[in-house]
Order: sequence, then C-alpha cells, then structure tokens
Amino acid sequence: MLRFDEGNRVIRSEEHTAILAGVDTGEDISYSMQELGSLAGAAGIRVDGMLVQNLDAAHPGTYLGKGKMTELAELCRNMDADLVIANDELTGTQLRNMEQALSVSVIDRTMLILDIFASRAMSREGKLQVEMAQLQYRLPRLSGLGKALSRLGGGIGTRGPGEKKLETDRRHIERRIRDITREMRRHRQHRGVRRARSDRSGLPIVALTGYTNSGKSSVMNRFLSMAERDDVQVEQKDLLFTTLDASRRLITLADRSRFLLIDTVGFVSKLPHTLVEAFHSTLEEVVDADLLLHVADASFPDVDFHIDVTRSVLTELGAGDKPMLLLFNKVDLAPDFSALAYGPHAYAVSAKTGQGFDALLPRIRDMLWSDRVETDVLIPYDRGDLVSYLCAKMTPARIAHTETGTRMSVALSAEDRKRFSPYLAPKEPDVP
Ligand SMILES: Nc1nc2c(ncn2[C@@H]2O[C@H](COP(=O)(O)OP(=O)(O)OP(=O)(O)O)[C@@H](O)[C@H]2O)c(=O)[nH]1
Ligand SMILES: [Mg+2]
Repeated sequence: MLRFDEGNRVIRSEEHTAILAGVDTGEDISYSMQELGSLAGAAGIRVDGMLVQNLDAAHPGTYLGKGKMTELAELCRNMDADLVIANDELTGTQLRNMEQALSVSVIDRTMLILDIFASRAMSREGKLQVEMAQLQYRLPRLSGLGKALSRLGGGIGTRGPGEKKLETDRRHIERRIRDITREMRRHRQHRGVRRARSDRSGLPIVALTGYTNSGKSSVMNRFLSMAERDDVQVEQKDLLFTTLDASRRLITLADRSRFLLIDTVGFVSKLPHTLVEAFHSTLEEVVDADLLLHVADASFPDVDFHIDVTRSVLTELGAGDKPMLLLFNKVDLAPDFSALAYGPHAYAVSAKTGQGFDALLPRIRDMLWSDRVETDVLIPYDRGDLVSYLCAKMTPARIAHTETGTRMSVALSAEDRKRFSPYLAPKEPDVP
C-alpha cells in the first residue's frame, strides 16, 4: 500500500511491483512507455508488466476501456502487483474508478514525476516548489485520491474520504498553498538581491538546459576539468532527474575570460504543468542567461523528439528566443552522428572524451564577447571598486601601477566601454 513519508513522498522505499498502463491514440507510445518504466526505476519501483490499449481517446471514467480493465486486473493478480501507473495524467474520477475496479493503488505519470522530485529536492526552496506542485495536483482530485493520497484525510490506505473530510482537506490544502506562496515570495526577493549582486559583477551567464539524462552535468564537469577545477565537480549519474537544484560554477577560459555556468534541472515529455509553474522561479536563471547550451543525447535514436520537448518547455518559460547552441553530446557512443543537418549552431561533442570542445569554446567566446574591444583604461586609486569589477570579469592583459592610477589593458564590451569612457588612458608616448 502506498504511504506518505515526511518528505511528502507518495512512494516509500518499500518494495513495490507495478504494472504500467498506457493509451495509444495514434502516435507510437512505445518510447513513452519505456520512459515511464525508467521514471518508475528512478523512484525505486520494480515494473513487472505493461498493458497498452489503442483508443481514440482515453476512457473518461476508467482511462482504459472495460475489457482492458478486466485484463489489467488479472495481470495485477498474476504478477502480484500492488500498483498501477498510468502513462497520462488521470482525473479524480478515473483514479477512484480504477482503484475500485483493480483493488490496487493507482498513480499516474505526473504523480510519479512529482514523487521523484520530492525525493531529490535538497534546498528549502526546491522542496517548497515540489510541495506546491503536489498540492496543486491534489486539490482538484481530492475525492479520487482514495488509496494513494488520502493522507490528509487521515485514512492511509483506507476508503476514500467522506464529504465532510473532503471539505476539511480542501481547506487544509488551500491554507498550506497560501503559506508556501508567502514563503516562496520571500525566497524570490532574496534571490533577486543575490542576482543583482552577481549582475554587478558583470559576468556573462551561460545556462545548460536539455532533456533529463542528456549529459548536462557531465558537460559542466568537462568545462570544469578544462578550467582545472575538478574539485568542484557536480554529480552526474545514469538516472533521470539527478540534478534538481541548479548549481553555478565560475569558468575561466584559457584567454582569461570568465563566465558563470549554470547546471539546471532536466526536462521530460509530459512534464507536469504544475511543476513547470512551480519551478518558474528557479528556471529564471535559464531565462536570464546570456547564452543557452541545449544538450541533447546524440546516441538516442529519436533525439529530435527530445529536442522538441526541450524547445517547447523553453518557449513556455519565455526563453525560446535566447541565443542558443545545440550540443549533441555522447557522440563517442554514436560515431556516425553528424550535426551538420542541424545548422551552424549545432556541435557534436562528448563530455566523456572531450571531443568537440575545442571547436565549441571559441564559438562560446564569440557569442559572449563578440563586441569586445581591447581598451586601455587608467583608473584613479580611489576607484578600487572599478578595478575589482574588471578583474572579476577577466584577468587584464596588462596591468601597471602608475603615478595617477592603475593602468589596465582589458577587452571591454560595448556597455563597459561606455561606462569606462571617463577613464580612457592617454596614449603612451611612442618609444623612439
Ligand atoms: N558515453 C558517454 N556517456 C555520457 C556522456 N555524457 C554523459 N554521459 C553519461 O550519461 C549519464 C547522464 O549524465 P548526466 O550528466 O548526469 O546527465 P544530466 O543531463 O545532467 O541528467 P539529469 O541531471 O538527471 O537531468 C551519466 O551516466 C553520464 O556518465 C558522454 O559524452 N558519453
Ligand atoms: Mg544533471
């Protein structure tokens, strides 16, 4: 039987045996079902069977049609399964009817994804965001959440809650949503202050984005190892949603220019809308970035599908038009892969072997600093803040301490050239 633990998870690590159920409305869902299996694996659930029905649309009452439901009940009994996972988001009615008909717990793809996120969230803000998404998912389904989600009704694993109970639960959830909204607002303000501070440092921001398990964290680690910063590597794992809380690292290129690299949460098809909404503030970092590195797994046969899913989530976040490079990662596993068909913004790379990064780096540099011009500035000694500002961005090509101030040779962006126009250094006299 499903239970909640303290972390608001639906599924506890106790062994579960699940049967996957899907509705095929025309497009091939074999990959989608396979991915559902991987999601179950990421939540620690064993999958022992699968049942797909071809239908024009999911049955409004029971998701699968009547005949298939009988088949599914039989399969559950034969496999001794205690859980059915539906490949699509279910309504409260569908959840309730299915549980009654099957006598096992029923969850859907959304609940499964929310559960994985709940178990992975580390930061306070991440936890709040996931809880918010869970509550918003639960609210319209209260009467259907009999077996799996009746914690708030008190009757874990018992019958669905009665009307009076439902009303109390609803009020309870609404109150909690209000509390979380308030706390998240405080976090957001806090982050706004932090961001304003990093904006002042003027470092360009590059964000990694893409389908889950495509290798975003590995690409970050490759950058770190090229910058000889292996000590601050991030976790990379063959598991969906390894990265949940964004991490930022400072990358210094060989020519001394610097940027902030941000590793973010991956996307998956049918990513719950409530979750995208809840993560909006975390993903602001993607929206604010100067450049996106969209990482895709070149060894995955239907990589275009992953690219499309990522693009549509980015568009939903308002980051669809950002400057972007498309990195086809894992080419060590797909030696015949060519990125040519994807246009001049596409690169074939391998985070594992380092292949392709030599061509990629100059391109990133061009995109971030194409407008830079090597400029000589002379900063008076009472403006140490300006010297720090420039040094945080890049190591100056030359630096000298003269009688009138610090003389530096730095590659300035158009914006910085304007800012530093009062400090242009007089031309050095030609040496005869
Ligand atoms: N062969 C090969 N494996 C890779 C490469 N890049 C990443 N991987 C593997 O792919 C798996 C996923 O890598 P991650 O870097 O964790 O992927 P991610 O996109 O950050 O995944 P999430 O954070 O879970 O969304 C790991 O097992 C990596 O070792 C590569 O270039 N070649
Ligand atoms: Mg990752």
